[in-house]
This record gives sequence, C-alpha cells and structure tokens, in this order.
Amino acid sequence: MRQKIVAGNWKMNKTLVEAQSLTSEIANMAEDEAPGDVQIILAPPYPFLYAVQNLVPELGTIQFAAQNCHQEESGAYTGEVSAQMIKSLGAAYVILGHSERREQAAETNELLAAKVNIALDNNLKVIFCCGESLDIREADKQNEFVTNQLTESLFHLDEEAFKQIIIAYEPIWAIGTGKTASSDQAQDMHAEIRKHIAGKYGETIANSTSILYGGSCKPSNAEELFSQKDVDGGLIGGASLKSRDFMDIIKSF
Ligand code: 3PY
Repeated sequence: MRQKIVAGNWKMNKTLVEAQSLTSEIANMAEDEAPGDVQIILAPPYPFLYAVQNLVPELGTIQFAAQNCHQEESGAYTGEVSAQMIKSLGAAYVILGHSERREQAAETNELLAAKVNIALDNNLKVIFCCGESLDIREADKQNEFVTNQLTESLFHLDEEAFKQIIIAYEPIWAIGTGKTASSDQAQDMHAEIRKHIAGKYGETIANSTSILYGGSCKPSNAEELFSQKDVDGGLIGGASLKSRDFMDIIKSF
C-alpha cells in the first residue's frame, strides 16, 4: 500500500492573515471530511510556515512543506533559507525542483541533487518535481527527459535515503495553463517513472514510492486522475488556494 498524498503548493500567494484563514478552513474541513488515509500537506510561502502550523490542532493528517531550500547548510547567502531552518519551524517536507524554479531560478539537475542531500541530512522528506516542456512532449522525448531528471538528481541516494522521496510529475505544459495531461498520459508517465525507480532500487521500493500528479489538477479532474493505478495523489497549484476546491480534491480518492 502506498501513501496517498495531496499537497497544496501555494506558490507566492496570500498575506499572513489570508494564509491563516486558509489553513484554519482546511483544518476544520479535514476534521469532518478528509479520508483518514490521505496525507494532506500544505506548502505556504516561507514566512507563514511557522504561524500557520499552530492553527492545526495536531500535526498528523496535515503536515507542512517549504517550497524550496538552499543547497548549503548555512553561511553568507543573503535572502536564502536553509533546510535546517525549515526543519526547525516544524515542517516535515520540502518541495524541490518545481518547474518554476528550474525555469526562473535556473535550477539544474546537479544543483537539485545538492538540495536533495541537504534536505535529507536535515530529516526533511523531499517532494521532488519532474516534468517535460511542450517541445519535448511534441518530440516524444518525455520519457527519457523525465527519467534523466530522476537519475541525475536522485539516483546517487542509497535505498534508505531514497525512501524519503516522493515524486511529483508535473508536465510543464499543464502548469498554470488550464491544460491537464489526460489520465492516460499521466498513468503512462507514472508507470514509466516507477519502472525507472525499480530498475535502480528494485520493485519493493518502487512499489512503495508515492508518485503525485501536478499540473492543473482540480476538483473536476482529480477523481479520474487519482483512479489511475500509478497515480498516488496530487501536487495542487491554483486549486489549493481555495479551501473548498482543495478539500474536494482530497475527497476524490
Ligand atoms: C500547478 O498545478 O500549477 C502546480 O504547479 C503545482 O505545483
């Protein structure tokens, strides 16, 4: 049995008061409505991480993630945030390699390997994002592109370390565009990712790695996506900013 996960990536949205309201709404709804076997993760912007966690009665069903971390332990990196700081705030996860960071902050597979290492050294679980652009999909090179992202950023890890990784497949052409991969396209890629993991770490680890889908996942398509054999949940962008939509996605399993 793989862990089902729905994670909300709030990106650079909300003020403190709005972030607090959204968290409280989600926590209240989760108590009454969320299926007990789904791990809910909220990834607010860094400055809100500490304040919003105190609004969740008991960390468990709801956990928190940062959206990034720096690759060094500490030092003269003005404006950056370390994995150790994130852990000290009580977060359990960090999202690494989101396509927006790969594009806007020029994050490479090599840099991401360093970020993965420092996150794991600080006992953070990693939600590792991968995914191809439209050009790559149109050239039918998506499988080799995505599996290469995994190889270069993750496959130096030993088995125990790899067990702390959650994969999020986010086709770039489906992020913030309103386009979603069809459930067949999502399933095909998730199966490919799982096969690639099995080739390196074996079937047992591959079959227990949660692989989330991200990219315009919303209440209207979540059920179809989550019903696919290798889709273990979602990394949700825009729809995670509205408590009702986010909860409806969580209830789509
Ligand atoms: C999206 O669905 O837009 C995302 O980028 C989730 O991370």
